[in-house]
Amino acid sequence: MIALRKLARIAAMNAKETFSPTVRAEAPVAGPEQKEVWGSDAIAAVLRAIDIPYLALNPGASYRGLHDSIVNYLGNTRPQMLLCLHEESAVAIAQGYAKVTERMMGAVVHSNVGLMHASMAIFNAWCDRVPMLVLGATGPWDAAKRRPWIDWIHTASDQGALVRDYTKWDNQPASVPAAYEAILRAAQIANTAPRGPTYINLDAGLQEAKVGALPPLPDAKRYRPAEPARPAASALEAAAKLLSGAKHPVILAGRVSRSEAAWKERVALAEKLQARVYTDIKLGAAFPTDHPLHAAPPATFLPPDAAKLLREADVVLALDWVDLAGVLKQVWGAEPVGAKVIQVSPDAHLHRGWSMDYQGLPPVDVYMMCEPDTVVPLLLGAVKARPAAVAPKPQALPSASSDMVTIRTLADALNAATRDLEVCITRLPLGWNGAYRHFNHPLDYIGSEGGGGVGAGPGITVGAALALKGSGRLPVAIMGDGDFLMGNTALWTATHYGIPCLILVANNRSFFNDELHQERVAKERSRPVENRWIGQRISGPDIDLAMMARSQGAEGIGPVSKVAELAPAIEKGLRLAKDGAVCVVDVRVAPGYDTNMAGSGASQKR
Ligand SMILES: Cc1ncc(C[n+]2csc(CCOP(=O)(O)OP(=O)(O)O)c2C)c(N)n1
Ligand SMILES: [Mg+2]
Repeated sequence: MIALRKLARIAAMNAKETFSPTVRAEAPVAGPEQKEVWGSDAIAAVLRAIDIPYLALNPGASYRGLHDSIVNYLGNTRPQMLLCLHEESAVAIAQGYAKVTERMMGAVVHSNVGLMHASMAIFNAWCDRVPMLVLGATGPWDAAKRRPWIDWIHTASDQGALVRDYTKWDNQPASVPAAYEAILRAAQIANTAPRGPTYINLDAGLQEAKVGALPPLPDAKRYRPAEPARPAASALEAAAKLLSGAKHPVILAGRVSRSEAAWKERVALAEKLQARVYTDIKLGAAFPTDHPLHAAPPATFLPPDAAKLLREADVVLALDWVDLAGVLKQVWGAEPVGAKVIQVSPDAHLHRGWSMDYQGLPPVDVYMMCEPDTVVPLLLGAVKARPAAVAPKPQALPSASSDMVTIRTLADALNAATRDLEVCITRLPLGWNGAYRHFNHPLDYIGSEGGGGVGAGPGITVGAALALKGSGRLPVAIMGDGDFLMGNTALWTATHYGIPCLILVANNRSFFNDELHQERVAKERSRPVENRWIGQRISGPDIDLAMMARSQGAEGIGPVSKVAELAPAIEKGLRLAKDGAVCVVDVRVAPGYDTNMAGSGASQKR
């Protein structure tokens, strides 16, 4: 059965390759036949050997050798370059691509300065546990070869230290064979669960050295990641026993794959156990949200009624839930956790000292350091069916007609316009309530940026759109204006390479999340809440977001500020994106959140 599943997974991966046709090419002219190669030619050849499809990049002299090799040695294909206007979007594009395909692509960033620009996005990719190969450069490391001034300011000792605390591994190889090994190892580590970005720093001197004939390329098949870890039989048995005997089992469906087969197995497990299931809006869709067993709309912080319901649980099965300790604390407070806890997560393999994205330490009764996709089918076979016990509960929000444009009216209009359309939601704004739209497929929604870094939305959307191009599933993002404004030049990469997508900007002309924080502080200190907007509002002048889109070759619609204009604008945007355009609709929404973005305390921040 396992072998069959593996075959199915490989078939699905191959299918994914075919559904991502090459984007618009920038084809180089052919040069003369050459017998000798340069260091960076060999490095480019190994990138092809490990099947890197794209390199999202912003150029720089530190890797001019590699740049030349991709263009003139490989002919700018496999990998193909995707020029980006900012390193943050280069990395975010690679993240979005991996979120959809679960495959690694590359991002190339120039010396210390490019890496500094990229660092926020690398942190997001780290927290989101997506595989990614970040390539960079320095030097020449040999000081005698440095050009005056510029090569000196762009050479740093231990450049990898800039991102070491939020990459899985980094290296600065000193020879071509060492670079082969470094790239193979970086790919293997990045693709081993828990997945994450790795960073290889390529000395300019090494790239630009003549190496004669191409050193023999390694057989990449022999350097693949290990098979997924399987649980110990005793742990599986203990978990199955707890679940089979539970009165109120609950499944927390967290970080799981985009596989449709694994989705069906999760549903089958929940149904066999009649377990209530919770999902998390920070993560990609993990369970059908309109299933009677789905307990509460996915949220950033567990809403109080969902927490109350969770307290009935006597056994909790946590499938790589991002913040298990936090949820248990929210439900049981200072009391000992009243349920038995089964933890299925390999995540602790990358927990280290600097970043606390590892979250609190949960109390656990059965611990399997495995991926949920491996454990769920085993549990499905091992648990006893429980009788139906959970009464189906209505999950739809009561309809809310409004004469104001809000995120809710935007959601309603989008839902109506996409009733017969396969869509992948690539981004949601902070004020989105998880009840606004149902998810019924692992690619209906790919989750958030991971690290809470505003500005990731446009790049992630373009990367997801790159992966979805030609699949028949349309990428649609709904994002805050702050998020859009920080990262919007990712649009140009989409228009330049012909990567269709639709972005609906929920434009409240504010960094509104922080207005709410100022209001909380003002109340705490008995100060005027009317001042919450100062230093937060993005108006006077209002920014013409549609024009920003048009200036980059995208379609720009809006501003849309009347309810009656909303449906036609969204329908037009969908039509344009279906016809291959990149389209932005500026929707002027009233400031306001329909969700609990504060967590449980006034001091919570985001
Ligand atoms: C890189 C970064 N800078 C600042 C913040 C703090 N921050 C959190 S939410 C937010 C506002 C985002 O604005 P927008 O996308 O328009 O969403 P809104 O809050 O208006 O709904 C800010 C500035 C952050 N999380 N990340
Ligand atoms: Mg805003």
